[in-house]
Amino acid sequence: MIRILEVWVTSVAISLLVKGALGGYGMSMFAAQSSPPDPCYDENGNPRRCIPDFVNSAFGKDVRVSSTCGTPASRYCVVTEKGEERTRDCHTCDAGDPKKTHPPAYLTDLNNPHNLTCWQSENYVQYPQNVTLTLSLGKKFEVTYVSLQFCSPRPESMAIFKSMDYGKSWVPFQFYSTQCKKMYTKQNKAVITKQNEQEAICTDSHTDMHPLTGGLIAFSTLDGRPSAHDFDNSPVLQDWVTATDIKVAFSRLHTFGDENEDDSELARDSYFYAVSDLQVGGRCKCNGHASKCVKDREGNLVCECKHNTAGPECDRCKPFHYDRPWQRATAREANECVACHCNLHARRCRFNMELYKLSGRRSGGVCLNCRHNTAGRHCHYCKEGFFRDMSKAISHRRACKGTVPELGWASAGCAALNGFLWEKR
Ligand SMILES: [Ca+2]
Repeated sequence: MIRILEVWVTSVAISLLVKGALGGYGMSMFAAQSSPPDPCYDENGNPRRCIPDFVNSAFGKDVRVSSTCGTPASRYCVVTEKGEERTRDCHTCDAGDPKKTHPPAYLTDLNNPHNLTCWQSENYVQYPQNVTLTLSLGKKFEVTYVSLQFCSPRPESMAIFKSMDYGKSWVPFQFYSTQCKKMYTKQNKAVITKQNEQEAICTDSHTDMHPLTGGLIAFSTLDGRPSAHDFDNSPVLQDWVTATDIKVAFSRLHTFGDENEDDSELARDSYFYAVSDLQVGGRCKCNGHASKCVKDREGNLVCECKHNTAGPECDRCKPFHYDRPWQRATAREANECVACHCNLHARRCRFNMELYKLSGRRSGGVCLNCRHNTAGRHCHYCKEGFFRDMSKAISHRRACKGTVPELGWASAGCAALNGFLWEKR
């Protein structure tokens, strides 16, 4: 649903843009076609917030799975119900047979509703054992939803986790269970307030055993979180939706309670997890400073940073652009990084918070290693013993001279005094 909405919004936006180009600008449409406008700058060249496209970042990626059927080939049975009657149709899962295999790749392949491909676990991996699906997104993403479409009945209990450090540590995103307290020591459907917006909740919805196939679980990361409408100004939620990896843990299988009865083998062979589609909807995280992510020379996914920013998530200012602190772009303000003012005499600078505050939060850059005999915070005056050539702009590389100017009695006088003192020593 969210994805459909996003697509819809995008297509409306595109059609409006096309209309604008046709109606308002006429001929300029051809210019726009030859070099597509950079979304990170407006028509006057001023920086503005830009964000990568909304994507299913799981698509085509490898998922590491703790259990998959078919090695060796094994029987599994699909339960169908007709009124009160329950029947079991048995099949073979065989990793060596392309027609009978259910590999993890089927979680993130093209999802064709008319020809579903399902990953499937081994039979009866039951609590306290679990089955985990782990997906690396390759970089930080801002995740809008995580969804799973099931071929088997949905789990009785499952959890979704995220990592922000490439799988070193995990934090829960959401729990689903018919018994939240017992399974996850969480209250069922706890209320999210401004005080606990970064907390995973547990819900007993979407945990019913029915439908026996085709059930969906979709977790929307911002749903029900009070600051969602003011996301730009909520570092807590910006952090909450950020993930480099997603892990789904199936904790407990639903059963009809017949797994310990007479025909337990047949029953157990009909309890497994199977998923036709795992989606992670979101955007490559670039903090509003890039409109796309690209592969770098090492093959890593990185933001194509604009606004004088740098880093995998455009999360810092690029060298020599330290005149004010780095900030995320917002809808109202691009917060681009600004170059230090060094009058072309320095190639390096650093940021000074004290000076920045003193300037009324306008400028905090301090030039380092001023060249061409200049000195000062902006290399804006001549260093001691050198004299300003007023015929040249301060940015000129010969603006400061080491020899005494022929005209200018004050400088000459100073030089004479210097000479006098030198002789006296
Ligand atoms: Ca599939």
